[in-house]
Amino acid sequence: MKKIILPNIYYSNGLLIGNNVEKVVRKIKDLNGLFDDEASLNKIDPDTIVYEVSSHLEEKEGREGGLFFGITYLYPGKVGNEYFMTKGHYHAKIDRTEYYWGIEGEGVLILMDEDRNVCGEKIFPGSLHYIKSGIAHRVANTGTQILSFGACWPSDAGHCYDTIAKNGFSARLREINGTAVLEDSKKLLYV
Ligand code: S6P
Ligand code: ZN
Repeated sequence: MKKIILPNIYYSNGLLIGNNVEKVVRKIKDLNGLFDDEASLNKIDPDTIVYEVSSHLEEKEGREGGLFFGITYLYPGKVGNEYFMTKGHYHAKIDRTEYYWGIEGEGVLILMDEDRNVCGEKIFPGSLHYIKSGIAHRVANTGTQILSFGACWPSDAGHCYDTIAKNGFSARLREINGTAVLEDSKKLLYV
C-alpha cells in the first residue's frame, strides 16, 4: 500500500499557512516615490500598511523549472486621487510570464510593455490574468475592501524594480469624478 499524506501548505480562510511561507509588508514609508501627490502623502501615517504578500517559496530563487506562489492583500485607500497600489515590476528575466487571479475585492491590473504602452484589466473574484513576456505589472485597489489576488510565477523570473522606480508607469490609476481612470502620467521621465 502506498502512503497518502497531508500537504504541507494550505490556503485556508484567505491565508497561506505552512512551510516555506514568507511574508512581506509594504507600508507607506517603504514606498518612496510611488505616489505623486506629496502633499496628500505627508498627511498619511507613514506606518499605514498598503499591502502584504504571503508567498510559498519552496524552490531556491533562480532555479529554472520551479514555480512560486503568492497571495497579495492590497488595502483600500488613496493618496490624493491615486489608488493604493503595488510597486510594480518587470521580471529580471524579462521573458518570464505569470498568472494572476482575483480572489476578493476589486481593482485593476496595470500592464506596461517595454515601449511603455499601458493597458488595464479589471480584477475581481474569479478573474484570471496571464501576464505575457516583457510586461511590467502592478495592481491598484479601486474598492472599499481588501483586494486579494493570487500569483504564480517561475522561480527563475526574479524581479526588476529599478526601471519602474526610475521611470514609473506611463499611466496612473486615479479616481476622477467617482470613476477609476487610467490617466497618462505627467511625470514622463522616459524621453
Ligand atoms: C511576483 C508577483 C506578486 C508581487 C506582489 C507585490 O512576481 O508579481 O507576488 O510580487 O503582488 O507586487 P510588487 O510589485 O511589490 O512585487
Ligand atoms: Zn511578477
